[in-house]
Amino acid sequence: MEYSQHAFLKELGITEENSGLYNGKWGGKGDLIKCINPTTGNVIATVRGATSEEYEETIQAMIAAKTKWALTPAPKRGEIVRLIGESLRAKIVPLAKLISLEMGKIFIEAKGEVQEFIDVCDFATGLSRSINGQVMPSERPGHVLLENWNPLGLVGIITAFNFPCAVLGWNAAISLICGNVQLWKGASSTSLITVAVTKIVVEVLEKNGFDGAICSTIIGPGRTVGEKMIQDKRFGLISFTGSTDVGRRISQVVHSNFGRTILELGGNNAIIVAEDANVELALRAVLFASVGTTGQRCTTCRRLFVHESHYDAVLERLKKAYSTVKIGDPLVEGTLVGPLHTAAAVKEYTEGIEEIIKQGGKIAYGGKKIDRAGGFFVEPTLVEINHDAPIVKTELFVPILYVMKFKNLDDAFEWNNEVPQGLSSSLFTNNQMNIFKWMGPTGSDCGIVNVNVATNGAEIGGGFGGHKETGDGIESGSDAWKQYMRRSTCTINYSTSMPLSQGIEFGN
Ligand code: UN1
Repeated sequence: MEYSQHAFLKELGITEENSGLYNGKWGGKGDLIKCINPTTGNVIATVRGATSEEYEETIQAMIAAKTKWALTPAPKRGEIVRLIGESLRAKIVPLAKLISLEMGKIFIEAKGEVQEFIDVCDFATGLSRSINGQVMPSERPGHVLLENWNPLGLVGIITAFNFPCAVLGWNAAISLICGNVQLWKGASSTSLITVAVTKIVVEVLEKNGFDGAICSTIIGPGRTVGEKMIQDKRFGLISFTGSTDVGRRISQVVHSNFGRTILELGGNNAIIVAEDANVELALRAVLFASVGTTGQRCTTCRRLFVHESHYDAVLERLKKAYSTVKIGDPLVEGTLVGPLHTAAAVKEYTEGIEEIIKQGGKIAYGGKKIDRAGGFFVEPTLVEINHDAPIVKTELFVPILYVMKFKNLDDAFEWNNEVPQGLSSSLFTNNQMNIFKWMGPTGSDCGIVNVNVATNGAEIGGGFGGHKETGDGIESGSDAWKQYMRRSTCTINYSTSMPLSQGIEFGN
C-alpha cells in the first residue's frame, strides 16, 4: 500500500483502513474497496463499504434528523454551510492533493474543484437569506396568492469519479440551505475523497450541535447501494451525475414512482471557430477544453468545427500544442495531463481509436497508450473525421478531439445540434449577429451556450445542466435551489366574505 508515502492523508483523517459509511456514526461492515492511484496502479488505502442493513439504519438516522433541520431557520442553515466552506478553505491543499492522487487530475485543477465547493457554499449562504416565493394579486377582494417553499426531506446525491468533490458541493450546499437531509453516494473508485470530504462536512455539523446524519454518506457498489437509493420512495429527489445509460435506468425507476430527479449525464460538446473568430483565443480555449482533466469532464470539448479559412492553421497549431503538453504525475508541478482514471478507461480509449479508424477517421496526433510504470496513461489525440461518422455522435470519456472543417456557419450550428447529447457548446466569433443567432431558437440546443469561452470550466453562479440525453434539471447556481424544495401555492382570505374564483356563485 502507498499510504505511508503520502503524509497529507493524515491531515484529512484518512487511515490505512477507512469506514465507508457515516450516518451520525461511522460504520461499514460490507465489502473491502481497494483505492487505486491511477498514476501508479497501486493501492493507496482501503475503505470498508456498507451493507444493506446499514443502508436502512442510515435512512432511519436521516429521518430522525430531518425535522430539527427543516425547522432550523434558513439563515442559520446558511451559517452552517458558510462554516463548511471555511473548513474546506483550511483544508484545500491536502484535499486537492488527495483528489490528484485518487482521481488523477492535476493539482491545479483539483484545487479548482475544491474552490468550486467553497464558491457554492458562499453562494448558498447568500441564498439562505433570499430564497423566496412570489406574491400574486388575487381576483377576489380581500385575498392574496402566495407561493411558499418547503424542504423535500430526504435527498439522494449520486456523484461520478471525475468531479468527486465539487459535484457533491453543488448539490449539498444548496440542498442543505433548503432544509433537506441528504445521503451521498460518491463513486466507489474515489472512496477516499468521499471519506475525507464527509469528515470535513460532518465535523462542522456536529461541532455546532447538529446531527451528522444530516449529511450521511454511503460507499458501496452502485449496483447495490445506488439501486436501493433509486428504488427508495422516501427520497424526495435523486440527483445523479454520470453516464447516460445509468441515468436512463434512474429516470425510468424514479419517474415511474413519480419521484423527482436531476440528471447530469453525457456531453458531446463542440467548439465552433467562425471565419471572424479571434483564433488565438480559440486555440487557448480548445487546448484546455480538450486535454484538461485528461478529457474526463462532462464539459470536455470533443468536437471542433473550424471554418475552412482557418482549418489547416488551427490543426497545425493544435498538433504543436498537443506535442508540448506535459503528461505525467498529476501532483508534479508543470504536468498538464494526468492519467486516465482507470484501466477500463484506457481500454475505452484504445478500442475507440480502433473504431475511429474503421469509420474513416485519420489520427492527426497521438492515438497511443503510454506505458508508464503501471499508470493509466494515454496520448491526448486529434482526429480528422466526418461530422456524421457514428462514433462522433457517442461520448468517449477520454482525450480524443474530432477536428472538422466547415464552409457555412449554419452547417456548423446544425452539426453542433445533430448529436443526442446537449450539455455544452461554444462559438468563437466577433460578430454580434452570430452571437445572438447562436443563443436563439435556431442556435445551440445545449444547456450551456458560450461565446468566446471554452465549453468547460463553468462558474458556479449559473445553472449547470443540459438537454436531450444529457438529462434534465440544473445544479449549482441560478434558481437550481427550487428543485430541492416543494412549492405550495397558498390562497389566503383575509376578508370576512367567501367569494369564489371565476365568478362562481355556489348555493347562496
Ligand atoms: C463535470 O464534468 O461533471 O464546467 C462537471 C466545468 C466544471 C464542472 C464539470 N465546472 O467543467
